[in-house]
Amino acid sequence: MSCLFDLPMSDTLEGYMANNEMTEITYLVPDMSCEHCTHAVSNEVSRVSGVASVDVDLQSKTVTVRGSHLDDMALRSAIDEAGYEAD
Ligand SMILES: [Cu+2]
Repeated sequence: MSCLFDLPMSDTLEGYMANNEMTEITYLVPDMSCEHCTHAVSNEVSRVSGVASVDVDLQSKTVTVRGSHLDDMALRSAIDEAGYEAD
């Protein structure tokens, strides 16, 4: 019988890092102007597979998405779905 804890620490950690590599993509969405926009965009974007977190900054009109294996096209269409356009 073997389990995860039988493996040398470094092997498990490397495997873990490789499978869960986090990436970050930032989109400029100029039409976002209020709290409602923030919720609409982050609701849609957070449903895209692989997305771990969505941060909307109304000052800079940016949406920062973090996650693993992020799909740029899927994220853009989610923003579109919410009624906004990503530059
Ligand atoms: Cu709004």
